[in-house]
Amino acid sequence: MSRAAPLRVGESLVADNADLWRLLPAHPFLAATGRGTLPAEAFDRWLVEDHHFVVVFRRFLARLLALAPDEPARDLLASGLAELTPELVLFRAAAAERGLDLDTEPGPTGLGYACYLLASLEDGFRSGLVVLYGAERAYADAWTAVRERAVADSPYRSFIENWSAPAFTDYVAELGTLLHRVTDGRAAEPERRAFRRTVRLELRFWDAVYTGETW
Ligand code: MP5
Repeated sequence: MSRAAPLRVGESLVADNADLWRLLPAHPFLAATGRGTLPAEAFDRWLVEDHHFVVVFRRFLARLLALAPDEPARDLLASGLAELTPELVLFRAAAAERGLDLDTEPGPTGLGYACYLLASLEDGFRSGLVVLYGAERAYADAWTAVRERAVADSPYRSFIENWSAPAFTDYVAELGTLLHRVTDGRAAEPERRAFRRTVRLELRFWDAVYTGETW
């Protein structure tokens, strides 16, 4: 009798967090983005907060790359790092067009999440990679769901495309392959907790920009 192959690590982490995972694409921010009904102020808040996030994310990824155990891992992380400059250019162009000041204080949730990215590196490469995979996989799955129901003339098209295009979803799949390899197919308990914490922070981040969290 044949037995089903064990789940790859990334899939088992997502399956363990199915309760949170299903909330991601259903989040009111993302649902309204797809319908094209998101209030401009909410999108503006996200733009400014996510710009802060990506600025820290780039430093996190550079430090993760420096911890990577081998050349294939470094090749993959360097490819992800290279994408962050055009992404920041996209954020800055959209902010300039919308008259937004990017040089502001991030909110407590965005700041907390960005700090956690950097703190996760204190536990080493595997821990940082789990957090990277959680953040990127959450973004890929959430924006892919938005794309599936997006109205053709959504004003947020370039952002929807950025995280739902094959170039990005293939990168996330490769991160999953790397995670499986470096963990020998099994995430340890602290790594499982780090993944769940990351998904929770993703959801809190959406809440914060949707409701306009302040200090
Ligand atoms: C990402 C992001 C994806 N931009 N913002 C949050 C809150 N989580 C994940 O990172 P990247 O670098 O834009 O692919």
